[in-house]
Amino acid sequence: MCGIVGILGRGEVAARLVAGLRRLEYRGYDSAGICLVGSDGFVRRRAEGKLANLEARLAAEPAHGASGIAHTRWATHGRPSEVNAHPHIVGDVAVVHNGIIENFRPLREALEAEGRVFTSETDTEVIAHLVARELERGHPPVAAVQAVLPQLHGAFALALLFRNEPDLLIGARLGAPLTVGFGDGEAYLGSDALALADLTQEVSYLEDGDWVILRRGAVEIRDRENRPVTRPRIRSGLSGALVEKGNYRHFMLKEIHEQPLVVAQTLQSYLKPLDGQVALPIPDARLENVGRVTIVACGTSFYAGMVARYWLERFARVAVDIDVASEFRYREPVLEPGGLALFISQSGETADTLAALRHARAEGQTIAAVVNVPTSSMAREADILLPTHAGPEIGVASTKAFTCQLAVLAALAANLARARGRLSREEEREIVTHLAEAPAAMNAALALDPAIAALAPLVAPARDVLYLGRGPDYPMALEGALKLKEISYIHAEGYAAGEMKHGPIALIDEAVPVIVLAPSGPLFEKTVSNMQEVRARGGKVILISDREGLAAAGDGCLATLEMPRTHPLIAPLVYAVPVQLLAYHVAVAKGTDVDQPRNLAKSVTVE
Ligand code: HGA
Repeated sequence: MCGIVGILGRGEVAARLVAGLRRLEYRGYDSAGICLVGSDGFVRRRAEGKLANLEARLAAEPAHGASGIAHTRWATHGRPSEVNAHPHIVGDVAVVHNGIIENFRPLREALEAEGRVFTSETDTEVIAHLVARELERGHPPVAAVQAVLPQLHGAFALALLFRNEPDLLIGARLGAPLTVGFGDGEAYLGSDALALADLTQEVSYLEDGDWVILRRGAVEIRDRENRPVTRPRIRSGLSGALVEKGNYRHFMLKEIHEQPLVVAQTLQSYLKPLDGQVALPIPDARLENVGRVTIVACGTSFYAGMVARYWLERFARVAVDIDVASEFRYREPVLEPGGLALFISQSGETADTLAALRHARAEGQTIAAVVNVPTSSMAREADILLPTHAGPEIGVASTKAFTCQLAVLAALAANLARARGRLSREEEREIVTHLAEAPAAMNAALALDPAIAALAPLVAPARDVLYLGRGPDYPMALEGALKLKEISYIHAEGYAAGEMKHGPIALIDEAVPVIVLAPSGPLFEKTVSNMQEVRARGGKVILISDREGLAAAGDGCLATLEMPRTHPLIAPLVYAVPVQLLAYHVAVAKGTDVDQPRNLAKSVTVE
């Protein structure tokens, strides 16, 4: 989601602020701005659209100052425009904000009743007015912020700069991440450690309710009760190079190709291949009485959860319930004591999923989190942390984080099965062997890139596309459709293949490509029957299967893609590759912005 950078520097900071925003660009945004405080007070530059527009503005009208805040905005309140772009300045304070101030309307009405004039449509501007009012009442900046924070409901990460105090930067977080960075005579704020990667490796992660007073020589963190607290100072170990594309044209392509490596890295911490055992960081005793697993996630992570449901039911014979976080939280789910609630999120900050996690905790569930950011809120709040080791994922459309989630979830299913006495040593060994084969099979799928690119011209002109699959390939069909929607803007739907005849088959005509995911295995024949029903109605089928599958059913298809033969257990990991690459090549053919598709944000930190 939108990004925040703040620097108290020892020289000009405008260029470094913009460089920090670049490292946050991947989160998605629609406008950007910076505000510096220099000898003449505040200097602000804002621009709608990409950072290049802000840079052009800065080139035409340079901004000078050694202290500043910067922001990339993903609009929630008020359209993307220059006046709504942050920072918002009122009187002697400038504010950037990530999140939503839920009570902004009554606050704004009260402020307007006092004669205060608003210049934007944002919720954020109320914060600037509230702090400015305290300053006008004669309170110093720290006291002013302290008085305002309790008035704000909702979620926020904030950075505030003061016209008359160039050695002061104040940050605060509640429900949205914020990181403090320590430099040599400098101090920083950033939405995450990656934003600060080229400035410093020394960081502290603020906890919910914390706020921080930064000066060049000292950093003071306080908790929500205003007590001074220390948060561990750690080395982030991140380098700005992690946010570079290398020789790849897009981050998404780079991340698709990284998958065999990062899936192997992830599996390494969950498998003991030589012993033929899964080894999650949970004693079996903690899992043996789990009677129900409730999975909650959003978007692509939700589809990883749907795949996991098949594995959990099949191997562990445990009841599984799954829902998208935004629905789960508000449908009054019945959660029985002793249940395991499993939350899946790349960032670990997804607002809907985090709210659902807190709800499940309040209902007495054991909380497990599969996240890619081990310092995230979900990681900290979980009883059982199951990190993926995908490394920073920059492309907005998730790829490597997804397959790493699948790897962790497969290991979890096997572990739960063993703990519940449902898996013999031999069966466990077999699962471990197949999982360990996944990276090589994914590599073989990546080698099909030219053949997948050749399919793109068949899909790119379509207005609608259908994806079909059965069993674990059904969520993969949903994921295939989501990927197409996200980056190529083609309307695509995924269906359980058997569900076609109950309605969607009415959509079939020659202009709607139907992509069928059908690895050979127990459900192959049933999927192929559904495919034939489509073909009998003039549908144009692209069949993705292995040699055996294509020999049995490939004739008469518009096109086929021959995949490596895989064990059904790892098929979702391997079939993720063509699903992702096809969306990628279609997007490139259509000329869309692959890494930052319109309207999307990377980690969705607003509900
Ligand atoms: N609500 C604010 C900030 C939006 C945000 O956090 N985006 O990620 C606005 O609409 O400006």
